[in-house]
Amino acid sequence: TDTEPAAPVRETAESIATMEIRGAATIAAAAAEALAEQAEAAAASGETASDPTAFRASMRAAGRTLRETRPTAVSLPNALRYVLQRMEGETVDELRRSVIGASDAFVRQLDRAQEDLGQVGANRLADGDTVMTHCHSTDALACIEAAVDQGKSISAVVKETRPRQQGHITAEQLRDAGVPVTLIVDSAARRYLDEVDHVVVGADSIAADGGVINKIGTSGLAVNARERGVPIMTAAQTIKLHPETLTGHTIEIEMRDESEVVDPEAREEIGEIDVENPAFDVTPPRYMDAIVTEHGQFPPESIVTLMRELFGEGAEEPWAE
Ligand code: RUB
Repeated sequence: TDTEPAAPVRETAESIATMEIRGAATIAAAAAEALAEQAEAAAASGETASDPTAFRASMRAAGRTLRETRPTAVSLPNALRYVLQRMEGETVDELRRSVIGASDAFVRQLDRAQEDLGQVGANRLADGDTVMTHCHSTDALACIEAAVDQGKSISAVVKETRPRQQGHITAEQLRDAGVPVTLIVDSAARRYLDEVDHVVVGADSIAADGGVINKIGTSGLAVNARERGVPIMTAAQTIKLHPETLTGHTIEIEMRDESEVVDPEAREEIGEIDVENPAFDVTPPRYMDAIVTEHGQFPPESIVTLMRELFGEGAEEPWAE
């Protein structure tokens, strides 16, 4: 039908679901771009090209398809909300232009926010520091790279991040930035904390109470860092703030396939057991020293003020049928 999302939207959704496109900020940018592609496609052919109501319906359908890919990173619905709430006009051409304009503006803001928070995070790092990372976060990397750009000499201990080893991406990007990298298995983190001055992680979502939802293992790392006396910061632009938590909703933690944890052959050999694969966990605010955003750094407990200011009390779903 005409309201079925265009091919580029279906491809982007598939890439997000299979994690070819991953990481909260990257997912948000891809979703916003996919909406722009939907607007182009819908304005070019079929019923949607001449009927503003059908055009709007096709944009909402595209939003739903993108929304259903992965549940935890709030940057995805926040991106869809940003673009779809700015869709306006009487004619299909006006609607098309408003969507493309909003999509462009969103991606530009995303880039600028990352640059700005990088400066704030970099100020927390000192010349000669060793940082520890978990998973692969473009917001966290922005802080380390900005510190290097400030002329500070930084080295890194990079956790591999089982089961999908996003730490390899972090290791490669830090190496490219001229940062000496030591890659370790996740279980070695506490041992290496003695050599670390600062832990830097990203976020998929931040709850109104200041809880940080990030790659599984972040909460254990935070507790260990506190015990070792090593400061830990979350680098997160404000599209990671989860507006629905203002009204008491909880954030869904994605459960992924067991084949990421144990290959089917080994599984067969072990026999009847359960395997679980949660992709994210919640770090309670008391274990996080600072949330670093494009608006400056915040103690986790005070992030709710910023959340109210930026997202109000509600979280509309402009993609709903
Ligand atoms: C990625 C992850 C990242 C955050 C922040 O998980 O937990 O730390 O998404 O990344 P996954 P960024 O690999 O399962 O998507 O700072 O780039 O938004």
